[in-house]
Formats: sequence, structure tokens, C-alpha cells
Amino acid sequence: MLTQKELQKRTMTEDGQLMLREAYRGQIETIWDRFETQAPHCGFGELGTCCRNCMQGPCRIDPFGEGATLGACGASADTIVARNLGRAIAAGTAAHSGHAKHLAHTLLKSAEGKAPDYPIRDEAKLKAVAQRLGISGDGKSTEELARDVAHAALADFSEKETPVAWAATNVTQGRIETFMKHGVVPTGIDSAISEIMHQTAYGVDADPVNLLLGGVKCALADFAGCHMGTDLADILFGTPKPTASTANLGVLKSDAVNIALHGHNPVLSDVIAQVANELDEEAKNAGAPAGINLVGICCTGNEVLMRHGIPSATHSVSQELAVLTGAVDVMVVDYQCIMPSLSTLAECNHTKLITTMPIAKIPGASHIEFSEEKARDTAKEIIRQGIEAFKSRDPKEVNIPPQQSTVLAGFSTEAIISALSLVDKDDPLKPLIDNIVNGNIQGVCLFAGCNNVRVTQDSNFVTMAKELAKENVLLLATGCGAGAMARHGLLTSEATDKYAGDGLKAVFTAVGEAAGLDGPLPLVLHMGSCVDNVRASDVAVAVADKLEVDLDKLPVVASAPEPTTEKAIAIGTWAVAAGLPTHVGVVPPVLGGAAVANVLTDEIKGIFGGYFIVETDPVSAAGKLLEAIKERRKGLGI
Ligand code: SF4
Ligand code: MSK
Repeated sequence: MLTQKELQKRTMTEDGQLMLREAYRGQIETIWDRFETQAPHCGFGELGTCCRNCMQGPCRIDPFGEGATLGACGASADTIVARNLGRAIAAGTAAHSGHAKHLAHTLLKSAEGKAPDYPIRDEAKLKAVAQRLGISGDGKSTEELARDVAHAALADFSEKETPVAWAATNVTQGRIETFMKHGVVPTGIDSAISEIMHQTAYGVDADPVNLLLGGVKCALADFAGCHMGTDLADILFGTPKPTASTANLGVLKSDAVNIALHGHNPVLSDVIAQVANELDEEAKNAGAPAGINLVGICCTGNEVLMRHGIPSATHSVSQELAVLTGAVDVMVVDYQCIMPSLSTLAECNHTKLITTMPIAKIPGASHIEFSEEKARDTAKEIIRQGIEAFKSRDPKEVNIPPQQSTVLAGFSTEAIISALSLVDKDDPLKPLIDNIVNGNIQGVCLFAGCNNVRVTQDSNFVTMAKELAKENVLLLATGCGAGAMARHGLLTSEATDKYAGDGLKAVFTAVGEAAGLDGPLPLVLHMGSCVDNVRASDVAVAVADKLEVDLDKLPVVASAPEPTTEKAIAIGTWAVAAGLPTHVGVVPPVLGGAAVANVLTDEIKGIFGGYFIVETDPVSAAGKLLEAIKERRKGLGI
């Protein structure tokens, strides 16, 4: 039997511990068990000094200098580490921008009348994005403007003579000048990915610093892809507004057909959310008195939470545990962060795992190919499969943990500005800036990124949030980080009352009351999915422009306390390029290249102002971020 201590080492969520105990009883393997069977991990891989870039390898560099100091071709440890990092950024960029490209095609089909299930839901956002891109709306219908924005989006993927529009129009002028000076302005998203793959190929670039700058250029293409993903999702599905909901595995219902929406892109899940009510009667007739119950997992979950208030069951490392409850009838997935192990677990239960995207199939899962042209039909077909699966659910096998947290999510940039405008309608940013200047708010920290099996789930997020909140740091969160905050009750007014320092509490109470909440704003503002990190950068850019300083002067920091994916590496890199001190709570595979590690944590500060802070202890990490905030405040003379 797993001891309580062993369970607590795996996850700090009580619902998770409960399910892990069940898994152990049923001898069902989860990610934590498989992780243990991987031990000991390859030291070369952990240090980043294993190269497989050609068939003469793999070559490995001995970090202690006792074995090989160069690869067969002569590549040094720093060259290998920098090349590996560049390729990870390329993969992350491909994922985020693939998501954005998908939405651009959807928007184009919508504009051309080929996708009637995708009307333009936010015309104001469409106009704002068009204006930002310099696309005139004069005399154009909504569809014509949407078509022009979709064309501009698709044009951003290929090599052009001008910078990627979604990067250049969403940063400060100071950043543009810095990026140009260092030759890191991407002129096409796909071409930036292709270029770093070329740069890191056998026998091309061996200069570690040049390779890192190539990685930054690709990461700025990632920023563009993320921003495009957020903008186009808002145009098609609506810009999120504060929405109350719930989180944890307790959101599953024993008397409903439970359908879990998992992955990243709202293109299918939003339509499922739109049509679910229409099939409630069918679910009731099948014996589920509570009808259809949609729940979210990972960033698809964040998207539908922000726009439809759909409860969030879990995220990331604990996704298998949702299936283990025996209550999920269908888990429908799009792409990214979906563990292949889900199909084995689904087979052990009555759960139907359904893949929907041509590039993301899983052996053992059913595949229902998605297309925008028949989105509502596909959505209904998936829900009906859930109703069928429900009929074979064995109530004796259902074990839903009781835990449920309340959540207030949906803090898009627009929602934050609109809340602030209730305090000062002529100058909404003024209350935020005034309170940063007077010290009520010391600075801002964006929590992003995943859970990682190497870290006790959520522990770094929760510890750091509490540490920084008591020091009056305003906290934002996205992705699985926002999920961690949700699971532990930190997206509530009560958490602000309990954990915020006096200054932060006073500001959040004033804004919360002006917004008609019963209390202060939640301790952590949930800004959305991984691509929605750009919502936080938009707020920072607006503040920087108003103060007439560049981003690298602001008391704004970022943290990925439990990062996992290549996407997290890409985001972390653009956050550093944007000028932010950026913490990572898991040691990335770069330590084998001493010079590279030094550039990333120190020398890069002289280039972009931002830098990486690698710290696995959450209390120390919070302390280091606070130091960085204080240094910035000093620089501003406040
Ligand atoms: Fe070895 Fe060089 Fe080939 Fe890498 S590129 S596997 S270091 S020979
Ligand atoms: S889902 S990228 S585990 S945040 Fe965006 Fe979570 Fe990380 Fe995937």
C-alpha cells in the first residue's frame, strides 16, 4: 500500500491522493509509477549533452571531463546544449502556431460562408485586431473584415520581407528596436521554425550564442502564434469575461453523462459546449437524470471554463485520474498534452476515448475526424457516444472524490481593463499604475506552465503564490498553473482575504466592490490557456507604453514553477526576450553547457533585460522573484 507520505509526495491535491490510492488498489499504473520505472534517468539527457542530430551519434559529452569532451564531429557541450534547446523551442512554436493556424483557417471558412457553425461572436475584437494590424474596416462587412484578418494571419506564417505582424504589433517600440538590433525579428512563423531547424542541423551553426539568438527568434514567432491563437479564438468564440465555476474531480457527477474536453484548441470543444444542452433530454432518457455534464481538462478546459463556465476537472499530470473515477463516459481530445496512456486506462473502464484531429491519433482510441463544415454534427455525435457509453457504466465502479473548489475565471485583458474602468472610467490603467507606484502593489507575477511529475503536483504553484501574495504581488495565471490555483481555492475572494498583503487586499477590495463582487477580486486572476499568456503581456505593454518605459524596466516577473513541455520552453524564452526575470522550478536540460547556462541566467540580461532564474525550492524562488521586483522598482525610482 502506498503510504500517506508517498501519496503526498506525488500530489498535494486530496482528490488526486484519493484516486492514486484507488489506482494502487486496482494495480493500475499511472504516470508516477511509470516515472519511477524510468529511474535512474540518463545523466547526459538531463544535462542536455546528448546529441542525436546525425547518424554518427548519439554522441555524449562527459560533464566531468573524464570521457569525451567533443562529439564525433567536434561539437562541444555548449553547442550541443544550445542546439537541443533551439529544437525544443521550434517544437513548442510549431504547437502553439499550429493551433493558431487552425483557427485562422476556421476564421477564413467562417468569412467565406463555409463554416456556418462559426459565426463571428466578437465583432469588437475583430475590429480591434484589424485596426492593430492596420487593416481598414471602411465599408467592409463583418465577413469581409474577418476574411482580411484571416488572410493576414495566414500570411504571417510564410517568409516575408516585413516582420511577423502578430509579433511586431503587440510589443513596445523599445522591444522592436532591441529585437532588430540583435537580429531576432521573425519574418514568418513557419520560416522561423524552419530556420532554427536548419541552424541546428548537422554541420551548420556551432556558435552557442548565435544558436541561442536563433532560439530567441523562433521564440518570438511562438509569441506571435500564441497571440494569434488568443485573438482568433476571441473573435470566433467571444472574449472571456469573469465567470464563476468549480474545479477538482468532484465536478464529475454520478447522475450525469460526463464528457471530458481535453487538449488545447477550442475549435471543437466550444461547439460541444454550445450544443450540449440540446441533448440533455436524450441523456435523461438514457437514465442520467442530471443530463449532460461537460468538464474540462488542460487548456481546452481553460478555454471552455473562461467562455462557458464549464468546470475544470483536472490538468496535466493528473489527467489519468479523471478516467480512474469510472465516471467519465467520453473523453474527447484535440491535440497537445494528451497522454497516450489514457487509452489503456479507458479500456480498463467503460470510458470512450475519442481523438478528433488528423495529426493526433492514439492507438486504442476511437477516431472521429473533425471538420469545421460539420462541427455541430460531430459535436452531437461525440455527445451521443457519451450517452451510449453511460449505459454501460457500472455504478459500483464509480468513485468520484468529493472535493470541489469554487473558481472565478475569465480575466482577459479586456475584462481587467473593464474592471479597472469602474474605478476610473477615463483612465482605466491609472488605478493600477498609481497602486504600483504607491507600493500597494509591489509588482506583478505571471504564473504559467504545466505540472511536472518530478514535482509534487501543485506544491510549487501554491507555495509561491502564497509567498508572493503576502508581499503584495499581483498574481496572474494561465494554463495548468491556473488549474493548480483553481484546485486549491486561490481563484476566490476568500483567498485574497486570507493570503494577500494589506496593500493588495485594499486594491482588490476596491476593484471587486466596484465590479459588484461580494468581496475582493480573487487572489489569482485566471487569464486562460497557455496561448493566453499573451493576455498578460498585453497588460504589461499597455502599462509600459503609458509610463513611457520599456518592458524590461517594469516590476513584472514570470514563473513556470512546474514546467514540462517544449511549449513552456518557448514561452519562457519569449518572456525573457520581452525583458522579464523568468523563473523555472524544474532544472532544464542545459546545465551540461556551462557557457550556455551562464548566458541564460546572467549574460542575456545585458541583451534583453530579462533572464532565467532556475530554482527548485519554491520559497527561495519566490524570494528571488521578489528581489527582482524590488530591483526594478528601484530602477524606476519608486
Ligand atoms: Fe555526434 Fe556531431 Fe552527429 Fe551530434 S551532430 S550526433 S555531436 S557527430
Ligand atoms: S496544457 S503545455 S501541460 S500548461 Fe496547456 Fe498544461 Fe503545460 Fe500542457
